[in-house]
Amino acid sequence: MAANTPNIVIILADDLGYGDITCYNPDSKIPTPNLDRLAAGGVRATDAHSPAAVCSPTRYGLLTGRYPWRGILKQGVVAPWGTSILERDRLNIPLLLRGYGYATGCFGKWHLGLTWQTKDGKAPVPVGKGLSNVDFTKTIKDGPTERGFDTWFGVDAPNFPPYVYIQDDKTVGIPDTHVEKAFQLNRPGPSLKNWNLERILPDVGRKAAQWITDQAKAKKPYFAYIPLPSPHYPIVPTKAWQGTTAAGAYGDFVAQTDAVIGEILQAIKDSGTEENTLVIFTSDNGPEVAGEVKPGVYERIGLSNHDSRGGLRGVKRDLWEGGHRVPFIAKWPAKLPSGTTTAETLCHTDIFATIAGIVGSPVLENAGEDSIDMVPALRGGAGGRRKIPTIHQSGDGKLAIRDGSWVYIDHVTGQNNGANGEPAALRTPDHGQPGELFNLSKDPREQTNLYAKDGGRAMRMKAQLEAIKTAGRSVPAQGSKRRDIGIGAKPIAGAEVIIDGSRQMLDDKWTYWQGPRFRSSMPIKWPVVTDPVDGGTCVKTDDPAAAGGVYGAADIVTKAVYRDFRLHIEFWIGGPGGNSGVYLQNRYEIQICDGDRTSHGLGAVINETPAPYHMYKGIGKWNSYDIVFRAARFAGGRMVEKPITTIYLNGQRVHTNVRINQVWGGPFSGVDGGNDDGKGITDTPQGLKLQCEGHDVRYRNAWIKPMMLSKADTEF
Ligand SMILES: [Ca+2]
Ligand SMILES: [Ca+2]
Repeated sequence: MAANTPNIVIILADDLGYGDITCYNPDSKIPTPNLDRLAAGGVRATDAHSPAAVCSPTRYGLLTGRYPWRGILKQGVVAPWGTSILERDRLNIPLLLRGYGYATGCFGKWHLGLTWQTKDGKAPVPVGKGLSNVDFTKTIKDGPTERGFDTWFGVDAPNFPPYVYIQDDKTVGIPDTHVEKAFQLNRPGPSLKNWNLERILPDVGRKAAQWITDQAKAKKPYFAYIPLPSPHYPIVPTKAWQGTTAAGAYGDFVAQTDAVIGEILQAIKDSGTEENTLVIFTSDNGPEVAGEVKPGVYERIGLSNHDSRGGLRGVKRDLWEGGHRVPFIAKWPAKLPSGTTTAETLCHTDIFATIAGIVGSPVLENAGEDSIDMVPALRGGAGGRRKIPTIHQSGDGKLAIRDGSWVYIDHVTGQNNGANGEPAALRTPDHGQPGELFNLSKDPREQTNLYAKDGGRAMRMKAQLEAIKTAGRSVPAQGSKRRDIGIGAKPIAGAEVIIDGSRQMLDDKWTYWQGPRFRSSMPIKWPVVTDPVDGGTCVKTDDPAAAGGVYGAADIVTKAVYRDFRLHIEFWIGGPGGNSGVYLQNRYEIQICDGDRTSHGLGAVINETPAPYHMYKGIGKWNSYDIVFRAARFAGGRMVEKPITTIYLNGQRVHTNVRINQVWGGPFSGVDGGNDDGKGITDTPQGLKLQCEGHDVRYRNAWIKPMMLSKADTEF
């Protein structure tokens, strides 16, 4: 059951308005030929929304499929030096795609928070004179590379310190110069000497394009998330772009943004992967109006007759449409129509379920709570309508609900920009009611507040909003349709049950692995104990010989031996640590170890992949592995193909056809222990081994089916 794994590229502009690009606004004063061409080759959505009208919450919603106000950040954005709002143990798009074998790269502005290590162990100094207490020689924690991305190049935010590039989890050079607050740099802080703001956009584009080129060569599906720093301020078009448009420096910067996007699209084309690559282009919120951008949206209308709002009401931070209705173009030559538009309501939170649907992943509990597959809408025709309301969020965390053509703003006004906001001349007379209600099909510019006239509808929509808030999700967890994977999975045809919680089966089908450190003695000492969650019985890794964590002293192994196989096994960890493990073919450990998130941690293909710890349910809960393993192949006594495996943890695919390069456990670990310092792989079928180190780890419902996989493919 091979997944459909197109390449996926998400390009997220920053503060680009609905009316900034020509294919959305024929009166735009900014040429955007590359985006117009993208739209001509794909689907252009006219009613797409960012989940919030500011940066950080939109990014959260896009990557998780969950409304940002359900998380820890209830309003505003992550402050300079602020910590991550993207939960470590939540499934997100890169983590999901990594499970399906994708290379994952992030290029550009993160702005979801990072953990900076400091010289004094205190929190980073956010403002003030002099340099911060951050130790830039140390790694940065909780960034993209700890949230599912293999690599990151970019900046936290171009207008926030530190003014320096970050590659993966380190700054590129030490920012050892202090800069003051200035126009376009609205926070003082450490900077690289001669930091050049103009370079950020082109450098990000170049790095993204190069990475795409490299991944295409490596023949791995790729996911590139490219949150561009532009046209957010600093408004810094390079010299070649200055004065090229009739919309001032802002227009020039948008035009350059279009050109950088063109370079990325060209790299996709040149790599030969265009046909089966889904490109999504959108913006994280409406156009900027605040003091750092001069002239702002409203001033530009007067100065250049360019309306970044595209005639909508409101700007960045506002709950009116201009705050969050954004350009949205999806192009995927292999699967989507070209040159069409859709008027269905879409939200960035829908990207999660869309991608999950494409690769065939279920949307499980605690993931994608506000996400529905948008492919039907993008394809057009019946069935594409968003069947659930969409929630909008303002800069200060106020909410609005959109249902069909109606929008109810649960706020005195849709306005969140204070003195910088809507000029008095544009204001409607009914400004200042307890809420605002508009019928967008008749009043797309939100000029007539129907709150007083249709209070019943307003109250019903408010109740609907409250219900969505309380429910914790706006779409039910779709769940897995597969009954052969995850907790409680029944043995498939041809599988043999090897742990049913009975003493007899333990004694019949298992024995001790008598390796170099074996200390126990038959019969097996592991006890059969009560299942602490569901009643019944299970098997506990508890043997006096292994007390204190003696490695290899009392591990058990199946009497039957296997080459290729499919395995289901459920495990429960009783306390912190709890080191055990499943050794595939008595060689390759898949850890069962609470607290270990490293590449030898829980669920990792040991030392070959990161740990998919986000899918682990934690202490005191049952977890499950479903694994297909294909043994190494030998010809004439020499290994010609390495072992590979595909693994699900708790019903979610976490590894696809991962190649195992060596036996990692060392000389005391398995059948090949004496070969090549413990690294060597031999052509000897072996049993399934379970590790015992004197911890309270329990097993139940394990079954295994021998297989014969002719091709090097373990997907299932
Ligand atoms: Ca933004
Ligand atoms: Ca272990």
